[in-house]
Formats: sequence, C-alpha cells, structure tokens
Amino acid sequence: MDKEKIEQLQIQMQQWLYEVEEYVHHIPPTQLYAAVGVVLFTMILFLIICLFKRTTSNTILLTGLSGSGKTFLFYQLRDGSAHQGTVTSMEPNEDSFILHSEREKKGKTRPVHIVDVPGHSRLRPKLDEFLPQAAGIVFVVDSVEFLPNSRTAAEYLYEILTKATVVKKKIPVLLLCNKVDKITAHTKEFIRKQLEKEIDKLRTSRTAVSEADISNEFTLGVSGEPFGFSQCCNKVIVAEASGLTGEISQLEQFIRENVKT
Ligand SMILES: Nc1nc2c(ncn2[C@@H]2O[C@H](COP(=O)(O)OP(=O)(O)OP(=O)(O)O)[C@@H](O)[C@H]2O)c(=O)[nH]1
Ligand SMILES: [Mg+2]
Repeated sequence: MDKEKIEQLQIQMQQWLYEVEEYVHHIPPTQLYAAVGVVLFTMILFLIICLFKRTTSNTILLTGLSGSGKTFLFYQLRDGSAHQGTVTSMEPNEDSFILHSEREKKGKTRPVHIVDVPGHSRLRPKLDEFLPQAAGIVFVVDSVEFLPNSRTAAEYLYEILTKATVVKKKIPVLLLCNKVDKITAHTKEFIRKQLEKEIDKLRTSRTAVSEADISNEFTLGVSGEPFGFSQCCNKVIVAEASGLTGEISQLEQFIRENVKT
C-alpha cells in the first residue's frame, strides 16, 4: 500500500518536473536571462547591505585621565544633566541611547553606543576591548588642571594614537578640552600646542630607546619635523566642552559626524 503511494508520488513529481521544463522552454531566452539577472542583482545588493551594516559602528569611546570629566559628559549626553559621576569610575560605563538633545527631534535618529572608559591606569587596558568597534574616540582633557597633568595626558594620548587598530582603521579622535565653564581654563589652542610639544618629546625619547624593544605599534608624525596632529593619518580635531553646564554641542557634532543616522 505504502509502496503504491510512493510510486504515485514519484509519477506526480516527474509530471510536475516535465511541466516546469516545458514552461521554461517556452519562455524566450532574453526574458529568462533578465529574470536570472534580477535575482542575482538582488542577492548581491542584499549582501552589500549586510556587509555595510556590519562595518558602520555606532560606538564612541570617552577616554582621558581620571578626573577629566568623562562620566559627567556621559550623563549629559544621555540625560541632559550631570547628576552622577562624582566618584572615580571603577568600571567602564556603557549604554546605547538616543542623544538627549535629539529626543524631541522628528524623523529618524540612530541610537549611539557610548562607552566611558575609566582613566585610572589599571583600568585603561579595558580600552582595547572596545577599540575594534569604535567609530570615534573622544580624549577628554581637564582644561583647568591641564599643566600639572600635561605629560601624563600626552603619554596616554600617544599610546592611543599609536595603537594598531586606531592607525589602521583611521579612527577619528576628538581632543575635548573640558571644564571651560571655569575662567581659569586654558584655551583649546594652548592645550593642542602643549600636547603636540609633549608628544614630540615623547616621540624622540621613545624612538631612541625602543629600536629593539618596540612597545608601541606605530610611530607618529614625520621624522625630522616637529610633531603636529595634522601629521596623523587619522583625523585629530580639537573642541571645547563643559560637562557641568551641559555645553556639549561640539561633542555632539563629532558624534553625529561619525555615527550616521
Ligand atoms: N568645573 C567643572 N568641573 C567638572 C566638569 N566636569 C567634571 N567636573 C568635576 O570633575 C570631577 C571628575 O569628573 P568625572 O566625570 O567623575 O571624571 P572622570 O573622567 O569620569 O574620572 P574617572 O572616572 O576617574 O576616570 C567631578 O567630580 C566634577 O567635580 C566641568 O565641566 N566643569
Ligand atoms: Mg568616571
């Protein structure tokens, strides 16, 4: 009984196959090619979209020395106020959200993934975990207490700018001079020049020491010329902010330029 059913099914299938073949033979070849072309084109387009989606990241990293104001900025971006973050962070602070200033906006706004990496030297290696997915790095500098910390800040910045991921992926970097609400804050131009000078000194001492023991993955700038951020292969720009008063428009602009809606 079962065998009969299977045989019947086989005959039915063969008949269908024959009908399909007949049908295909009746289609003019040009129409057939066009149909195959359309299917192929759609598949390729779909693949490209998938690949493109995977490579456009929405992650922005907040880095910089401890006390520069990263956590304050994080909450300003998310909640529009800096009600938390008065203690030194011991863990990266991360969240995906629509920027507070864009919440009322009509139309599509893409959420951003912001990671605030603590500045404590023991926690800095955490940065490497997030670097591969970064669309941009914000290096926060305390513009008030800048001078006593300029060397340490330059060392950390040097470390970031010479990381293989940053160089190869040309991750844009924003030097964000924070705490400009204080009148004693240094200007962004002053901070940029000081950091360039410090990095220049570091570059000379590091290349002299490290011919054999290369700890940094890439060298910075053009040899024989004083260092300038414009020599970096990735974009390095300078801006100002105050995480306390919520003056963060330049930071938001950097985020929007690098995380497309
Ligand atoms: N005047 C002024 N003070 C600020 C501003 N932003 C932060 N501060 C002060 O700086 C302190 C440190 O800010 P945080 O945001 O906690 O610093 P952080 O960079 O997250 O520090 P770590 O978590 O240790 O890496 C805060 O307690 C504030 O008092 C600012 O824009 N203006
Ligand atoms: Mg913090």
